[in-house]
Amino acid sequence: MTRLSSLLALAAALTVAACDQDRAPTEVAAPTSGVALARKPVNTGGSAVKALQLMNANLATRHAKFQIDHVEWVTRSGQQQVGQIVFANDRGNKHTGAHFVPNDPRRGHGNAITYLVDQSDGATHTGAALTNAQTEAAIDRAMHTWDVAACSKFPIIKVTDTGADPDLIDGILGFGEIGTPFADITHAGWMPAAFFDLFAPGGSTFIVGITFTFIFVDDVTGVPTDINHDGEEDTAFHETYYNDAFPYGINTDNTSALDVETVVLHESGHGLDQGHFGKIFGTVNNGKLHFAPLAVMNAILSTPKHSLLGTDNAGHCSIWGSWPHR
Ligand SMILES: [Ca+2]
Ligand SMILES: [Ca+2]
Ligand SMILES: [Ca+2]
Ligand SMILES: [Zn+2]
Repeated sequence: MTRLSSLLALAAALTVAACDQDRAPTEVAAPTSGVALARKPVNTGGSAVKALQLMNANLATRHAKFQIDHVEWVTRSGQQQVGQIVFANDRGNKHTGAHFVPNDPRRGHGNAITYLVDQSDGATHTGAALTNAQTEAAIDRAMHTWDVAACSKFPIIKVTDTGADPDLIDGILGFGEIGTPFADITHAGWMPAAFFDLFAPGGSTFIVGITFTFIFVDDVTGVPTDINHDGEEDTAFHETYYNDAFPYGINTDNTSALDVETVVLHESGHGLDQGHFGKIFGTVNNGKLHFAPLAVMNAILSTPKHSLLGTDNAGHCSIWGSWPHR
């Protein structure tokens, strides 16, 4: 395709994606059996729905008190793909959203929100490699930005990585061990390309970061809970993974090398229960994508962003405004 025609194709795809955002996938049958084997990559056929259902079947077999509700990913600019949200279950298009519950005894962190950086997977390996110390510092800066945001009247506290395996999706999908989450938000590390190909055909070529939202379920019925009766499913925790197939840098312009802090700031928005925001469209005469409004939570990464923009703050306040104060 020429640049112009590919741009138009992208614009068309974006229109469809916007319309489809709340439409639950129906083409994949409900999970029937099977436990994904650890340490051997599962076969999802490049379907995020299949991946989510495989993982939830595994969790159910293990009598976990949580399931994956949905996954969100963000894409790199210029890859002709827009970030998506994919739900694990078709609930008749009635997705109510998910939010942490203050003082939820199942979380055990009171009204604080905690995060952990998995230091064992924090180094990058494509282009000029980054150390865990470099990426962890960028993660800490991004978390601080959310911590001091308007309406962040609750503490966002870092939990130290003790070395115990803090993440489980990698293990269920066969890329590591099935660990235990210790924080509300786990920055689970940089994963190889094959991990991202499990969620979309060629996913590793355009997915930069991916965040999974787990919700608590009744351990007998498996039905999602809403213990605080706010009409939203109760978030259990989030796991975020970053694509090691791309080159990263610190304070880059986000073109050849992706700026870690920009990517993390976006993914941490999902960690704080926020979704994607904004329309994305191409302009034919200059061949560039435009975002309206421009936001950290746009579904495609564009310019570097180390601070929140208007709709990011508004979305954050709509989610956290009624949370108990510090
Ligand atoms: Ca793990
Ligand atoms: Ca990890
Ligand atoms: Ca709730
Ligand atoms: Zn996203």
